[in-house]
Amino acid sequence: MRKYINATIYGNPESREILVENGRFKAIGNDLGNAGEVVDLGGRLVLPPYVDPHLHLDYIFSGLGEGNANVSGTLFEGIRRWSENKKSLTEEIVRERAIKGIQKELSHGVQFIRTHVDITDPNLTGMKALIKLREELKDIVTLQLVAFPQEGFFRYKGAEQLMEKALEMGADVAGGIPHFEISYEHGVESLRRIVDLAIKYKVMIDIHCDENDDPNSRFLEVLNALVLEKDYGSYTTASHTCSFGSVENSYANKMLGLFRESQINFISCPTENAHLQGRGDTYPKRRGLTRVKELLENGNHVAFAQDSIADYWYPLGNGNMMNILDNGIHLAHYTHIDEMNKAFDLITYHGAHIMRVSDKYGIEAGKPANFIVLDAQDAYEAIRERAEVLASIRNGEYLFKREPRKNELAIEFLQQS
Ligand code: 17E
Ligand code: FE2
Repeated sequence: MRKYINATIYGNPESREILVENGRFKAIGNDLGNAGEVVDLGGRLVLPPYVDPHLHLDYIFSGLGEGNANVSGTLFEGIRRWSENKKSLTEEIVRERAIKGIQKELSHGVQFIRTHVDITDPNLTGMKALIKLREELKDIVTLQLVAFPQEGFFRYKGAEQLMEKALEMGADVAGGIPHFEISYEHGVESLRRIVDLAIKYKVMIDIHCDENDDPNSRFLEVLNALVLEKDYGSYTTASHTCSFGSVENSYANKMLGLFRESQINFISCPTENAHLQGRGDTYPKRRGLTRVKELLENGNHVAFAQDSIADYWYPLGNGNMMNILDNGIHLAHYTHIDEMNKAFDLITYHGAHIMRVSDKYGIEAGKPANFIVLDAQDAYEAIRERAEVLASIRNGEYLFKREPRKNELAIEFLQQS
């Protein structure tokens, strides 16, 4: 039995102690009695692990190397370059890339990852490699795999059959990319079929949806209508939805009412889309962000995600969700103190809700003892200081533990904290 004392638990200000036994939380509260081992957290902030609900583990580091840069900085050039590169893909390459990416994410306190996996590949190389890793690594990270038709459900010949095969192999989520199909009608029909496939295989849905600046790109409206009718909204996520940041207020307000009815979820990738979007603008230049604040106020779950680590779409990224949160709250104007006090929801609880792992997620008695410790005394300080993750604990065991950074300034006067 191990007891953590002097903890500041996110969302539970009354409790200061956490008791862990046999890999689970035994009790959360105060004066919890004796334990074999006592860890004094010194008032530091304790959160459930970070969740990165939108990543492309099969693409990681593909964009490194001479001649590989995406010159226009657009989505379309990224897809074209990937399409050429992926012809030489092997299971070993995907495995290596994914492991590197997972290591990076884990080292920043992530324990839950939803990754899209390109299935527009006759051999389903990425899916095969990642299904193996999902099982091998399940004790240290929860991986969810999206069968994602990167080159189009109709635009890539045979994608429909490949998607079905990937779902039969055990993909957790059905993906799509309607704004990349050859016409609006093809995009709509792709959504119809993907929703039907998801229902047939009893999996969730996560669509790359309107990842552009075009206010007339209305696949979000179509996706929402389809899942509203089938009562499948809470199993469904619209990722990116950048164009929803460009539509008229009157249209947005109408749609918000419909999103409230469907309870559809949203994922925004603030660094990725700040980079990719607005490329056709002169000035003012758009930020590529969906209406994060309004969707949250509307009662929909919104999570932030990394999306890329040094691939053809985005040259940066290191799995540090604090960086994503910092960028996201700036771009979304989610910076009132009351908003920042709950902003960690966007990289913890909301992602867990979207991945539908909430029954095993959170700092509550009986749940697996998964949590992280930040080098800050409360949520606001953690965000302002972009606090480091000092420890990540999974099933009661440390994935890592590090010492708090010391003030190393040489001048004595500056050595006060
Ligand atoms: N593929 C896509 O369609 N959009 C993205 N942002 C990435 C891959 C990273
Ligand atoms: Fe993506």
